[in-house]
This record gives sequence, C-alpha cells and structure tokens, in this order.
Amino acid sequence: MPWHPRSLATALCVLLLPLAPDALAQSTNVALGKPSSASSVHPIGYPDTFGHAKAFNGVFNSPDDRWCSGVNPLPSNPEWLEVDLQALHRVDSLTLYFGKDDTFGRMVDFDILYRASNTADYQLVPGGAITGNTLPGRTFTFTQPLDARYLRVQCKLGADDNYCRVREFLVFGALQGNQPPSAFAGNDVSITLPVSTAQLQGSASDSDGTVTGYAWTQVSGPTTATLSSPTAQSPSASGLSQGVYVFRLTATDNGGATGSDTVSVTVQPATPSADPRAGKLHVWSRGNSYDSAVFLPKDYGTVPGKKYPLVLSLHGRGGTTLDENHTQVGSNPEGFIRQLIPGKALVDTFPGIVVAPNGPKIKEAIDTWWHAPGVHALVLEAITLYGADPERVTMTGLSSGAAGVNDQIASYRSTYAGAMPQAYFPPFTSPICLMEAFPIWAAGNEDDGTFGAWNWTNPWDGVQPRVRACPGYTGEFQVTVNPTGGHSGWDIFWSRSDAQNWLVSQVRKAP
Ligand SMILES: [Ca+2]
Ligand SMILES: [Ca+2]
Repeated sequence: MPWHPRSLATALCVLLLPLAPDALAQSTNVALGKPSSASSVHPIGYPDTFGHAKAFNGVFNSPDDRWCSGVNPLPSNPEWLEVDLQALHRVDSLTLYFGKDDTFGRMVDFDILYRASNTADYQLVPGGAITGNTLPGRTFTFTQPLDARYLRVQCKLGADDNYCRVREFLVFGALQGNQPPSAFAGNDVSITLPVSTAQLQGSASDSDGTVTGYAWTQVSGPTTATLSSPTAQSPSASGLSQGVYVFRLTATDNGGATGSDTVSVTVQPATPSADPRAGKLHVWSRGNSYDSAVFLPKDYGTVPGKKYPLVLSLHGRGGTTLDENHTQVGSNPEGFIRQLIPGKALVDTFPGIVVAPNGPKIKEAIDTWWHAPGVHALVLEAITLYGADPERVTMTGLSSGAAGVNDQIASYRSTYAGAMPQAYFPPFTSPICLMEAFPIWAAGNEDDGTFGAWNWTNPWDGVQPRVRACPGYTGEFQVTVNPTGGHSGWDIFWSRSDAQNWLVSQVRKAP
C-alpha cells in the first residue's frame, strides 16, 4: 500500500500535539519547493523532465515526475540527491517514493544523511542505512527529532537498470526558533607594564544566520579601561593598571539573539630596570671626606629589596681610587676595586658592592694612614645608602690599607663578617683569642719587609699559630705566604676566584 503524506502528517500531529501542544510547531513537508542539488541528472529531457527539483515539487502520484540519476551508482561512488531547507529545522520524519511504479526503478541500497550546517559532517539518520529494499516507498520516523538543514539521499544500487530514482522526498518538521550566535572573546591576555594597552580579539558565528553586531563591556578590573570602540569586533583596551581585568563580548545575530563570552587581561607589574650605575664604577662624593669609588653589581636595582654583600677596599700609601678632582674614578684605581675596572670579566659576575675610598692629601701628596673612626662611619653610611646586607660586610686592603683593615678589626670588628689584609703586619689584639671568632685570610710575600710574615706565622708568638691554639678555634684564620715577590702581588691574589668568592661569602658572627 503506497504511503500518503497527508495522512502521515495528520497521524503525526495527532501523536505529537497531546504530548507537547505548545512546544512543537505543526509538522509539515518543509522540503516542498526548497533548493535542491544532485550528483547527476539523466540527460533525457534534462533538466526539466528528470531534474532534482522534481523530487521536491509535491507531485508524488505521477510516476514520471521524478529525479533520475545520469549515471549508474557504485557502492564506493554513490549518486546523491540533496535538499537545502534554508534554515535549521526540527525534522520528525521522512518519506521517500522511488521509481515510476512499485517494481521498476526502485532504489535498493541507499543511505539517508543529514547535517545542521554546511560546515558540519553528514550523519546517518537513525535507521537510515538501507540494503536490499523491495518497497516502492519508505518512511523514517524519529523518536528524537533531528536538527537539520541539509538532507541527502545517497544511492548505491538501483533496481533493474541501476539508475537511481526518487519520485518525491518529503521532510516533515518545522522551522527551528532562531539559534543564538556563539561568541568567543579571545584567549586570555597578559601584558607587562609600562605597556598599558591590550588588543582584544573577538569572534562570533551563527549556525542559522549571520552575526550583525558586537558589543564589549568591562566586567571587572582595578580601573575603568578605555575601549577604542565598544562595538568593534576586536577593539583595544587602554589605560590599564596592574591587576586583572575581565571584558565581556556580546554578539548579536540577524534575529536579535545574543551570545556572550568573557576574556581576562592580566597586567603584570613593570620589571624594574637596572640602576644606571649598575655593573660599573661611579664616584660617591662625600664632601671630600673619603670620597669613594663604588662598584655596583650588574643586577643592582632589578630585584626589589635585594640586599648585597659589601666589600670595603682600602688602597696603600700613595695610592688613589679617584682622579685629582674626585670627579671620576681613576683609570687604574688601587686595591681590590682594580679587579672591577672596565673590561675586567669580574664586572659581569661580581655579586657584591665595593666601596673604595680615596685617601686624603697630606700637604701635597696622598699619604694615607686610614682614620679608623672615619672609615667606620663611611662603611655604616654605605650600608644604608646602597642597601647592603649588614650581615655580609667584609674588608680588604694592601700595605697601609691593610693597616687600616687592622684598625677596623681592632676597634669595630663586630661590624664586619671578615677581613683580608694583604702585605702588612698582623693586628695585635688582646686577649689574642678574641680573634679566633673573626674570619681572616691574610696574604703576602715572605721576602716583603713590610708584610711581617714572621709575625703572622712564627711558631712561638705568631698571630696565626696563637689564634689557632685558642680553645674553640673554628679554622677561619688563614695566611697565604709566597716566598718571593717583595712588596707586591696583591693584584695577583685578588684575581684568584677563591679570594673573590671569600670576600662575598662571609656572614657576620653574633658579637
Ligand atoms: Ca515529484
Ligand atoms: Ca541565529
């Protein structure tokens, strides 16, 4: 018995309306007269006689009013017929009528496919893979309605002459309500001050229409940002401060429906730039009272709150660290600071601050015997001024500079974490065992008359053996003696990496 679409539609309404009278619109043949296409059309009378539109013209009781393929299908290369419903529809059922009568021109093997948009993949309708068909027409009813815009019959085998024939293809359903667009506000953004503008990247799509407008609003943030154009697809947000901002994109479609999405913009604090004096020498002018050459490490100023070790460097009698007018660091400053003049590799790696005061002139010549309270005041001021770590202050000096170091050991030892006197006699403190808690590394040449190697090292009353004999000695008192070289050699010693590391590795002991 042939199927009659009108009685089918009536049957569906009777079935569906009592279930959900308000939710579902009446089911009608929504394929009627809709645009169609086909893989091929039989050339006899093309296109009018057997064109694909014939399958959607509502005439199903006239056997020759049909689509007929132009070639025979293969299972691997089916012939197809497709209708575009022009918008997303709810599809409740399908009915197909095949050849011109019940036997000739049937489709034997075929699939029925659907998709919601032309960017989606085709899917088989439930029960839509048919093989060995013997009926002149078939109906497919779906317990769960399909969301479809495109429907396709894919014919793999026809009866008799193996052409594919569809007299009528009826699609029962109703237009879906307008689907809202989907909006994407872009990937989350992070910027770092001083950059204070972020580019927003909006996009949107609409499955059953077109996107007609964009609107950006600020949801939250530490300040009110300025949007270059709140109705642009991808505006910029400027005037941003440190913190997290959230913006919402709302897209509107041609049916007035909206979809929205949010994006966050994180504004990181600025990376501090290095102090302009970092990684080089500069003059610290103190009104001619121990004006100093100062070295600041390469990362100085980039790490907020970082405390650096500080090394006091004292030159010898007649040496200098500054030029005559104290406006520039001398080209060849004397003392440990000489390791940090431009071009030295240590400039890039030395992790400490070095303060190298310039001795005052006595009459016309530099004649430096360091003034102990004045040097100590300089060190205390430098700790504050340069943000040095008060637990990691050491001192080193050569010759009369080492005498200056000795004076600091004798009078202000609790300020310092260690001392490295070179080419001078040892300090004599009383009682001598007070020295054992204070790290010292002395150096000099045996044949240097001013070094007094004997006083450091002689086994009967040398400072080093006597300190090492103290109860509780902790092994921090060392002397490095070379046999020859006279009154020199300090630059060689200070160029040793173990000596350089020692100066910035000592930590002040509890007094
Ligand atoms: Ca027809
Ligand atoms: Ca829409």
